[in-house]
Amino acid sequence: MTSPVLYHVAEGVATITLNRPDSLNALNWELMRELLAAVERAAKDEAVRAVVLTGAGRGFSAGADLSARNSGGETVDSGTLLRERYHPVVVALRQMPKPVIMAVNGVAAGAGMSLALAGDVLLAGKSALFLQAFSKIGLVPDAGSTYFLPRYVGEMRARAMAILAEKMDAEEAQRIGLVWKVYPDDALQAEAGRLAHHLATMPTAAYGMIKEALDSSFANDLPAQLEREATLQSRAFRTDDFREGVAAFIAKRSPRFKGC
Ligand code: T3D
Repeated sequence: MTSPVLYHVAEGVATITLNRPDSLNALNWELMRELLAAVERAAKDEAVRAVVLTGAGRGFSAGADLSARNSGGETVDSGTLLRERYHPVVVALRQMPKPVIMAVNGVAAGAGMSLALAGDVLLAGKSALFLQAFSKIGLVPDAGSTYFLPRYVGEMRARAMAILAEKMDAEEAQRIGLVWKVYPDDALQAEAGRLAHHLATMPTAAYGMIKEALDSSFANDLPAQLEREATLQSRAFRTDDFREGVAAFIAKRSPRFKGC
């Protein structure tokens, strides 16, 4: 049987591919279990210094697999499903101590869009679409959408996206701050790979700390966040990469970062 998640490591980059293209990579129980295993594997592997998450076929992910719901065979309560299968993935992506690039190659709907928002750098193909599909089927945005969306695009837009559930194209998503860069569809994977390989040569430990600093930003007042920055900077100060970065700058040469 084909695996619903592909995992490939090359030159410091782990590429994780959602692999149920016939259903636009709809998220079923098995896919989410394998996705968590892949994300945890990438986090632990010291040889991996950047991660790309993308979808096979013409979509990124159409969100939760609704076919199991329709057949009556899926009786697990949605809240239970979220807590057991989705939340660990979203948290593991956010806590990944290295950069995560989301290469959104087509539609990202429902929890598929939530997953895309959980990355650090969101790249999109020109034909990518973003859809808070939840309310169309009588559900509430989940898997982090109500956390990420207001923070990224502001509350008014987040409310309209959640309530209207209209498809948003990649250029509009970039304009409102959901997407970092948009590429022609046939260039997206190469561009994501190029960026990931570049990041894999950079100061990985500092990236992990940057993520930590930004993740605490909205929960802190200014003094607390200044203290958080100082604590993290103490850690960064003690890395080999900081010494190398300064030495390379003074010597006017390119740095050779080890990631620690
Ligand atoms: O209880 C819980 O599960 C809680 C968790 C909830 C989290 C959620 O994500 S809720 C939101 C679930 N997602 C949706 O409601 C989106 C449903 N899909 C769509 O609205 C459309 O498919 C898209 C807008 C995403 C794409 O439209 P389009 O026209 O490009 O493609 P399509 O023809 O609709 O879909 C292609 C195939 O994928 C099709 O199968 P077929 O007819 O070729 O055999 C379609 O049925 C299948 N597919 C698409 N989305 C899903 C799906 N199969 C299962 N689950 C899906 N979500």
